[in-house]
Amino acid sequence: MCLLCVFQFTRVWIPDPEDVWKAAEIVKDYKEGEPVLHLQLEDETPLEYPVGPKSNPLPFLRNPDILVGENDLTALSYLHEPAVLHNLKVRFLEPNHIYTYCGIVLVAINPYDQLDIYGEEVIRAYSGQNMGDMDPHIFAVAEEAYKQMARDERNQSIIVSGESGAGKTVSAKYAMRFFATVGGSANDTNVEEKVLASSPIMEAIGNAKTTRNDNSSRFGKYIQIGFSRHYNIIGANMRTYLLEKSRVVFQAEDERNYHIFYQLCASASLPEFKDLGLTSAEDFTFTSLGQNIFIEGVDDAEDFEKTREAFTLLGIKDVSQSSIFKVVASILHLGNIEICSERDGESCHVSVHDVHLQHFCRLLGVDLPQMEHWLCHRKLVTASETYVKNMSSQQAANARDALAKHIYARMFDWIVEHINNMLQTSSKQHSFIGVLDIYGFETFEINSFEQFCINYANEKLQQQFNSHVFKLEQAEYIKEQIPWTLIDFYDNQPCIDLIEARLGILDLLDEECKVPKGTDQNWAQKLYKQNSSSAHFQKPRMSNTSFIIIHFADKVEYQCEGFLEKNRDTVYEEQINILKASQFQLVADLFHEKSDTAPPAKSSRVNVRSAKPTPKAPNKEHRKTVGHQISYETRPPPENRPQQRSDPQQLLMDTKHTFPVLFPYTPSALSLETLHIPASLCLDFLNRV
Ligand SMILES: Nc1ncnc2c1ncn2[C@@H]1O[C@H](COP(=O)(O)OP(=O)(O)O)[C@@H](O)[C@H]1O
Ligand SMILES: *[C@@H]1O[C@H](CO)[C@@H](O)[C@H](O)[C@H]1NC(C)=O
Ligand SMILES: *[C@@H]1O[C@H](CO)[C@@H](O)[C@H](O)[C@H]1NC(C)=O
Ligand SMILES: *[C@@H]1O[C@H](CO)[C@@H](O)[C@H](O)[C@H]1NC(C)=O
Ligand SMILES: *[C@@H]1O[C@H](CO)[C@@H](O)[C@H](O)[C@H]1NC(C)=O
Ligand SMILES: *[C@@H]1O[C@H](CO)[C@@H](O)[C@H](O)[C@H]1NC(C)=O
Ligand SMILES: CC(=O)N[C@H]1CO[C@H](CO)[C@@H](O)[C@@H]1O
Ligand SMILES: [Mg+2]
Repeated sequence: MCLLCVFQFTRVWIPDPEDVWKAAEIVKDYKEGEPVLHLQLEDETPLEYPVGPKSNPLPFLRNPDILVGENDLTALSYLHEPAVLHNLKVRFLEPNHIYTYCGIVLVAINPYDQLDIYGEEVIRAYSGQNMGDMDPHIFAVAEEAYKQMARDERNQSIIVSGESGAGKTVSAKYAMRFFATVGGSANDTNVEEKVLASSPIMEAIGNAKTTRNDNSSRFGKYIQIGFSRHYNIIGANMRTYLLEKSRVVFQAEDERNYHIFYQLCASASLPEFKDLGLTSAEDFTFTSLGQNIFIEGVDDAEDFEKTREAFTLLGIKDVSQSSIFKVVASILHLGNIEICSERDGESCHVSVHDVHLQHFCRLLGVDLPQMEHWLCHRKLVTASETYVKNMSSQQAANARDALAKHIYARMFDWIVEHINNMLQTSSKQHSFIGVLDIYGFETFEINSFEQFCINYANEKLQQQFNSHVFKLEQAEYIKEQIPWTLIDFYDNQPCIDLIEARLGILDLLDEECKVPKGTDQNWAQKLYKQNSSSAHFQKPRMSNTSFIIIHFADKVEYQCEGFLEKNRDTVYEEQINILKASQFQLVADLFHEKSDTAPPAKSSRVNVRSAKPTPKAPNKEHRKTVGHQISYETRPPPENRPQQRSDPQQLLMDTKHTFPVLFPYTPSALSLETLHIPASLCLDFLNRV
């Protein structure tokens, strides 16, 4: 046997700039050291393919035809990028085969098409079956989680991951629907319907149109569905992470603010909303910056009815609902308040006759003259005295935007809290299944602080994945002395260090925020100075106000502009105090609660900080949590969604996102128990301090 020989008729994959990978066949035996490989493409074109020890390795081998289309990638003889792509593609081209296993991982390709594979009869068909006996399906993963919870008495978590638009939220919803159906409550409490009703609400207040996804989740969520001793659903609990607040006051071209704003504007003429003072979303700054208030195929007024029905189903009272809508409307009015610059350029004013100021104050039940004053002034406290300072119109506009974001975020938290109250159970929860739907990796034309946070979170999630599935697995094999080869997985710790280590990106950002005259520019220069230590950092050649991070999934260029402002997120105490004094209980409550634990100082800093992970040795005695499933997804080939992607390489790139490492084996069920996911994925690494 000759390891470095390949023989005639051997079939290979060669890289191709157009098709990404092209199939070819070797037409002449090749021996080590020869400079070319004689190939023939499928259309019979001959090709001399240069090979060399350094630059041009021998091409990847193709799998025998009989294996192609396997429903588990780990069954392939050769598992590499072209093999994975080809196999997924072959399956995807068959009707309804959007799912493929890769060991314990379910890979889904977004079909962007309503498939008839999610009906109740399909749920029934998967219920009680073994994962391996059925076609790969999200229901099979859900069934496996349910079974392991019931049979093995172990709490479970399903992690849905993938880039924006991959179909994570849709998958999470199907998983929840599965649990609601197979774990329907034994009596008529319909708690499972309430659990499902949380989705439209969360989508209305937390989803928005981006250029990648008309229904993009702009927050992360982890829902734990609680089960009784008889494995019926008895309640649920939801945690949310890092709502993208900046969207409330700014949207890039062709993007929208949160759906709820448009839903409410579209329903403004209903009698019960007359006093909100709303008109078309086109008339409000905060809903019109993206230049297009419509989404094709979406009727905002109709969706609003669904949102209200869901609120009602959850048991949120009409008065509370109407308060929520008042808060939503007030934010739109706040954005339209005209801040007039004074001639000196150092100060500004707002007219007491500004109709939007009037609406804002009326809707929130707050004092108008106070608001008018504190929109344009701020208090400065020094050691010896307190005095009032004018704000320039720019400062006042920034402060107003910060206030708008703050109001929205408090309302969002309030709603989550109330949904949780409504889903709470009085009876004892025996076990749970958690579903984590985190925002996917993102790269846009212009990437800012939000993308930085999202991608940082994904970097950490990826690390969890790597370390649990690979490091622990390898350790287990070594300990058990099972013979196997140590695989070389991509460790993204260096990239995480770049972001969170001492003098890393976050550290420097926090430092710059403390410097009185700190600027985004200066921060960028400091970043460049520190760069040399990391292979994951680059300064773009053409810019000195942006930086590049080489993430596990992709290279992303971030614009520094706005990072300091967003990291500081200054909300002025005087404005908050006015809201706290609202004559409406709900509004006052919104701003009181958290202030007890962390008083909003003159600048309530909301920073993304890293908590150092506390590495715990896997301890068999304390495997208290989870066996778990992981579902990873890719996007479809571009022809399925022409307006979204035009780059034929996209599927390749996407599988790079999804397959940064490959599985040469299927991990045993046993070793999966070492995955303590809920604890680590309470995403403690993203703390707000
Ligand atoms: N299984 C599926 N079947 C049909 N369409 C899907 C499926 N998954 C996703 N989609 C489509 O893709 C869009 C984006 O999916 P979504 O779950 O919102 O992505 P993500 O949460 O990953 O950003 C959905 O609005 C839907 O139109
Ligand atoms: C119905 O379920 C709820 C929650 O599990 C429980 O508190 C209640 O006692 C049940 N009622 C009946 C009639 O079984
Ligand atoms: C987004 O989700 C909501 C709630 O499920 C749905 O009503 C709406 O049609 C979706 N929008 C798009 C653009 O898919
Ligand atoms: C603040 O602005 C007002 C109106 O422009 C001006 O009269 C006043 O002198 C300013 N105060 C300070 C401290 O600059
Ligand atoms: C599962 O979680 C519940 C809390 O929901 C807890 O009481 C129970 O002990 C956990 N079970 C295991 C096996 O860890
Ligand atoms: C950044 O680049 C611009 C031109 O691209 C230049 O005018 C400016 O001086 C540079 N700033 C620094 C701090 O290097
Ligand atoms: C690793 C790396 O990116 N190093 C760069 C750091 O910045 C200096 C000066 O801009 C470059 O010369 C290095 O190549
Ligand atoms: Mg989503």
